[in-house]
Amino acid sequence: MTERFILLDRAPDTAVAVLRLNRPAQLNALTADMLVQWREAVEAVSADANARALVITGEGRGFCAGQDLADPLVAPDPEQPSKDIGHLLNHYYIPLVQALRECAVPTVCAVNGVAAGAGLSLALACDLVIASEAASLVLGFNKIGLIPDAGASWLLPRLVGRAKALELALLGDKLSAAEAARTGLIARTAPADQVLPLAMATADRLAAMPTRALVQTRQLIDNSLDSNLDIALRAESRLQSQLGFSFDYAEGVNAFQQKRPPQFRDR
Ligand code: LHQ
Repeated sequence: MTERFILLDRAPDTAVAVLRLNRPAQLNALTADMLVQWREAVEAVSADANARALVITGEGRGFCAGQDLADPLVAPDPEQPSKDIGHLLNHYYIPLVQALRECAVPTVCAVNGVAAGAGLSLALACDLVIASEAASLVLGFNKIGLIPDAGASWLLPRLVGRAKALELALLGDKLSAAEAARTGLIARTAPADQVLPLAMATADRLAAMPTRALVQTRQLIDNSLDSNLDIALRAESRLQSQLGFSFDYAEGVNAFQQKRPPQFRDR
């Protein structure tokens, strides 16, 4: 039987799915099987009509130490010096990053412990990142002769600007969670024992909101960074025009006028 490197749960009475990376002895370092299971779990949440938010966290003391460097797919091999590690990116990492960025519900990453290499890239691909005050964040690709991957080279300058992105990527120093929040790399920090409860509470809030509008907001913000005001204005208008016909828009306005909490249901 295939080992379960990813655990996915959604209690029947809640709209929040929880995905846990489950190789704690290796600080949840990523193998090809694990990357496939992670992508399939995100796609399952996207396809689950009753899920309205996704929390991602790690089992054990780490969040994710990035690629498992002992995996034969990447471990340098004197017998086979021309091994192409790009294969792993093309077939495993890229589809996962895309599944996260296109997830049909908002994603909250609870960084419970160290996030390194592609583990950090994947955390940053989530919509809201909340890290434990005890967690450190490190790119570390430079230490093994590689460039930031799994989206990090694109995400970093957009999150923290060129100067800080280059400092983090070229020096590869560990960043405390507090410093990461100060520089805008992540949204928030919380005491170690409060990270998951805060992520769950945040996901509960998101799950009660108009999901389709939230996901389209993510899309607009991502696209805006490679766009200009004119294109952004037209994209806003196109999406707003569609949302104007949605159940959630009518529900939101009616609830406001009737002074009651809205019951959103679009996905
Ligand atoms: C690990 C790992 C690990 C295996 C800790 N692998 N076992 C994409 C595609 C293609 C090619 C390559 O890369 C990529 C993307 C990438 O992600 S590249 C970057 C890969 N990650 C790293 O370089 C990080 C390596 N790990 C570390 O620097 C440290 O372990 C960190 C800073 C994450 C944590 O340090 P500590 O808290 O001191 O823990 P530790 O080093 O003692 O690790 C605990 C165990 O986890 C240990 O095993 P052991 O059997 O000795 O207890 C480590 O060997 C294992 N582990 N990271 N990436």
